[in-house]
Amino acid sequence: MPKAKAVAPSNIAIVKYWGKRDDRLNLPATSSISITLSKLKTEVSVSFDEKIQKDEVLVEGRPATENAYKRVVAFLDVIRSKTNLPLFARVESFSNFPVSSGLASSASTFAALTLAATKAACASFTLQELARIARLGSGSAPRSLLGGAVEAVAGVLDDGSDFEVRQILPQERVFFAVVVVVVDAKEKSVSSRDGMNLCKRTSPYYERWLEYNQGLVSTAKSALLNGDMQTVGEIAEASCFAMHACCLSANPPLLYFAEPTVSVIQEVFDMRKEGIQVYVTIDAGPHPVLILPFDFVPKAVERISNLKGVVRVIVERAGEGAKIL
Ligand code: 2P0
Repeated sequence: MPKAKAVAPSNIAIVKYWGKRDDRLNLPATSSISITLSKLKTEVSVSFDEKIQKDEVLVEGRPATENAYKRVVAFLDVIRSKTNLPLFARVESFSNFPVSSGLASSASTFAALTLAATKAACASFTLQELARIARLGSGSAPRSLLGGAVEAVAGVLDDGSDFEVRQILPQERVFFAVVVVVVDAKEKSVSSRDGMNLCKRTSPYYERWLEYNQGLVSTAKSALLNGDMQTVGEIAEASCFAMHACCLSANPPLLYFAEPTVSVIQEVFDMRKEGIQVYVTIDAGPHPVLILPFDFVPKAVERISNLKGVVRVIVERAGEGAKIL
């Protein structure tokens, strides 16, 4: 019974991925840049088993929801076709952060699943082949294969064969902290996938958003390489707020922020006016993420922890990429 286990970290995008140029291949419309985190992780074990008649998927020890199950089975079908393995699999995933809290888990899950499933199938792929496989599960997953600051290069070819992941900085050279602020809010009601589709179909700003976001990539890379905190922070906010502006301009409008999200944004702006160099980014959910020099972490954490609706503050830094256990 071929079996393997892998672990992958979550990542937070500084230049966001929000939009696909090909739905079937799950190809991103723009490149994106993220920081691989050190603490928030998902462990996935995969065993292909000739004795089972269908795939079995457990998340945190319980059967996956119908949507999650279908997504994992579709991904396993890719692995089976690429490795010529005609067996069903038992997949188990555990995250060390509350999946139900709305913190992104698809990146860490599909990065770990890619490594575990290909290993269990006894197949060996290059990093870029693994990145293209992981992308089929979740567009943000390839970035979690590498540590530090990572670019997912969208590429231009129709078949996606020039999609790549590249490390911009190894984890020890990432010069800022990442603070995940968990706020009191209901689970997100519109998935990233559906949200991206809605924006593409209905937002008058969608094309402009893509053009603007792609334009941020090279400046962000230079700023990361030059240790330029201000530019990294400003670009993170620019990409985040342009993405959310695109969401708000969709029909029906897509609002991912909750009340405490707005309080945290306001507090970040206030802190900056007082000389505390802190920036904020928010994914397709209510939880803000701060980006700031290590020296400012204690002060910023104290200020943010006191806000109404903030339930947990996780101080993070850049970490290593996914690996087989
Ligand atoms: C990002 N997000 O760059 C952006 C910012 C959410 C907001 O990547 O459809 O769950 O599975 O490819 O990977 C979330 O997108 O979407 C995401 P699919 P995924 O991190």
